[in-house]
Amino acid sequence: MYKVYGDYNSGNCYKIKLMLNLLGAEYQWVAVDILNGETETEDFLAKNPNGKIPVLELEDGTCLWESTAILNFLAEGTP
Ligand SMILES: N[C@@H](CCC(=O)N[C@@H](CS)C(=O)NCC(=O)O)C(=O)O
Repeated sequence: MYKVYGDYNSGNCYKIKLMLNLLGAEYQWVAVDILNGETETEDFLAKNPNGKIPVLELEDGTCLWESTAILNFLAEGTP
């Protein structure tokens, strides 16, 4: 199952949620609070060295960032 690190107040994160819902894909949403510095922790920076959300984590632990790149990855091969 995918894991999405994001914030519901972010349009960049909403795009990922919308795409996953349109595809009917299963995912776990992990809320990240930017204002509390949660994108600046060592653990988060290991997922995205740019320190930004959204991040899409694949089952094998690979992390993708940049919302448009994530959208392209998810849309690949779908109608
Ligand atoms: N170009 C990036 C922009 C990502 C971005 O700016 N994310 C914001 C939230 S919408 C963020 O994580 N800001 C935290 C920070 O810059 O410290 C994308 O499309 O994913």
